Amino acid sequence: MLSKLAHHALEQDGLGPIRDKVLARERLTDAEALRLFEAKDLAALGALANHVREERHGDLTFYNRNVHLNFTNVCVASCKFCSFARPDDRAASEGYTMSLDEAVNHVLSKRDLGITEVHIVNGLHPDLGWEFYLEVPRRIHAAWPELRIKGYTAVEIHFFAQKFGKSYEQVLRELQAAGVETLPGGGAEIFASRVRRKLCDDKATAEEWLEVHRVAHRLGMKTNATMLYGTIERLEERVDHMRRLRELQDETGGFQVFIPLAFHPEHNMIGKAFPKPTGFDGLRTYAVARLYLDNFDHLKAYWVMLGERLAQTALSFGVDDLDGTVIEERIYHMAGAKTPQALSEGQLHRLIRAAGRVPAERDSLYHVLRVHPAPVAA
Ligand code: V47
Repeated sequence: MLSKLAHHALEQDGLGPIRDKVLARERLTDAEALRLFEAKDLAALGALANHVREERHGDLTFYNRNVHLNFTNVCVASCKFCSFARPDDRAASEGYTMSLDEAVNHVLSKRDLGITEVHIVNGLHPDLGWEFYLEVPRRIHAAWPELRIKGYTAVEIHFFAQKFGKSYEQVLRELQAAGVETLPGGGAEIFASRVRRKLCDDKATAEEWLEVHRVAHRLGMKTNATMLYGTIERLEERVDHMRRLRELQDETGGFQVFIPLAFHPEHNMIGKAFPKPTGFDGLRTYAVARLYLDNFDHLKAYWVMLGERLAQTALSFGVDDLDGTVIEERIYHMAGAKTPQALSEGQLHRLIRAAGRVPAERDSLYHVLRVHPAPVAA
């Protein structure tokens, strides 16, 4: 329930009408989302987002036990915010491409860790063949059928379609047959063409990204959606980004979760011009997303890039998902993330419980595997 104090503070901030719409479960307009971005009272904005979060999920806070596989960082695209990609495989340029055995063993070697999902994201390699992209999930799936495979962003799917002369549907059907079940949300960045032209003009456009997800949803795949914030985008462009996602979600219902990703400035072309977004900006972005994206069930704070402390705080600003144990993440650590390479389940429980929430381990499709209420004191 929204406290009297928050009720009053929102009134004082001129947000009374928006508050009342949220409480009446009415959809917010783009102008209202923009107005929320300008809220001065962050705590009151967070309380409103938290109200919606608790209506949907109570205190449950989701996480999973996952491992990341980034089998190559060699990439033909030149996204200016990226610290992970390299132009070729030479060790001197820190490019790498795992062999098929290395990629598969990277995952299978984690068998004893209780992991339920592998998350696969890579650079757009100029020379790897289609069979390689299929064989990685196929072999993982054959050796470890219970492991859920979340694999390849829409940008990679678009790249495969172009490179191998296939439709999105063909690519996705072949990946499904190889064991890929869901798609990660990467590559969305900011949809506005002004931003894409300047930051990433040589990969899938916004329309192509959305179309890949539309087709995946039609084929019964659940997918995720991200938004990279904190570079050249205007607040209107963040709202525009979320509007396009909300529209596609109205059409298909196939998105599981929205994941704002804070820009990490180290070792990339624009890092000197744009520092890491502030904590205030991160928290208001989560709160606005929770309030505006009324048709998304889940909102994820990816602790790897936010840092554990801010991710934990975000649990009071609309967030209900902390991603997972994330073993061996590379994309953010190459961009300067100082967070650990992985968190144990116990560490995740501690963060969640200390925020007054209840940890719930989920699978890739957000089915609850186990709820972990606080241990009863002796
Ligand atoms: O598409 C790259 C972003 C994404 C930087 O679906 C950067 O559960 C900030 O897809 N600063 C890849 N962001 C990561 C991704 C992801 C991550 C966590 C969870 C899920 C999910 C998906 O990372 C890229 C790009 O938007 N990115 N470089 C950077 N320097």
